[in-house]
Amino acid sequence: GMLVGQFTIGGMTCAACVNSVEGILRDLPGVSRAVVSLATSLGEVEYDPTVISKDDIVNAIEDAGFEASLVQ
Ligand code: 9UX
Repeated sequence: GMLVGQFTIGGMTCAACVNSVEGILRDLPGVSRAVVSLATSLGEVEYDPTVISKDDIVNAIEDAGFEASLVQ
């Protein structure tokens, strides 16, 4: 089934950054839902662990020029 991962995302300084990160996450294979908050620097991602890993998600955020780490 689907899992939910929480990530801290650094380097977002405006609302367009949030839209950019959400778009990157939603375009990833295996990701069904992504919500990112500028105020808390947190992202919540629903994903299929048979398609994509938490580390893959972290790497995709970092490839876009932001810092990312797993909350748990
Ligand atoms: Mo806003 Mo973010 O002007 O990468 S889009 S700082």
